[in-house]
Amino acid sequence: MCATCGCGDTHHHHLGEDHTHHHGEKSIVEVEKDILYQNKLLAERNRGYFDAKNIFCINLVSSPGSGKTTILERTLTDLKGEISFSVIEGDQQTTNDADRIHATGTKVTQINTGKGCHLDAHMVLHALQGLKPPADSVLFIENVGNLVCPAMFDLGEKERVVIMSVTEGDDKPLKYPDMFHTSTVCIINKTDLLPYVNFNVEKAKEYALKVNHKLKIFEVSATTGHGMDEWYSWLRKHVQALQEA
Ligand SMILES: Nc1nc2c(ncn2[C@@H]2O[C@H](COP(=O)(O)OP(=O)(O)OP(=O)(O)O)[C@@H](O)[C@H]2O)c(=O)[nH]1
Ligand SMILES: [Mg+2]
Repeated sequence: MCATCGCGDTHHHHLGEDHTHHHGEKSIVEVEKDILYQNKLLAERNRGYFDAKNIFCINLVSSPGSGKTTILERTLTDLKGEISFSVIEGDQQTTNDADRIHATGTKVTQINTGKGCHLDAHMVLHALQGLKPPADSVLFIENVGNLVCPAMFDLGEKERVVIMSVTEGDDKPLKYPDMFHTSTVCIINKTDLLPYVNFNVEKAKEYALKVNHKLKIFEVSATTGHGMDEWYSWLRKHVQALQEA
């Protein structure tokens, strides 16, 4: 059992020590601090790897079904001629999303977390050893669909993109502030459904910026493609900046 978020015992084996043995000696807060400290060290190791190979790493986080994979499919298909991509897919079970990414012709590897409700830096380190993303490329990590626990786990990414869809309600940034606070970009997806749902885009943006005034916000529909060009421009600008650095 993981004391950090209670998401099961599937990931204690990669923390360097079996912290479950210490529950009798350490308080839950201490165990949680240890887990997050170990994760931070490994995240820095991942970051060093990305810096050395000039890899622009983006961690995609959202509640289940807001459109992470659909946004990825469209982005990879539209930009594959100009940017080199690879993808790490995180899910509790199945290779469904990895199969969808593979169908776009992109290099992809799947992490199944079992009962675990988030990816951690060690899982990503392990996936990188198999994936071997090329230098001067963009690496997307699709996190497990969950608006809570992934907020705590730095994976070594350069940018964290939180996706909210208009079917979820415009109050999500206020209810799940950690995810919006730790992200650098927010994509509001499924705008094609706005005529049918009770979602106020201006309020959603106001709430998101209240939690994190630095958030860069995009409004898109991954199915119609509306608004995707602004997201692509942002991506191109950052890839270019990295290559010129
Ligand atoms: N109408 C509409 N549907 C969308 C849009 N983007 C995604 N969907 C649909 O929403 C559902 C979930 O999309 P996914 O891309 O699988 O969502 P996800 O965030 O990757 O889901 P998990 O990996 O399970 O967390 C699918 O049925 C998509 O077709 C959109 O912009 N508009
Ligand atoms: Mg997905």
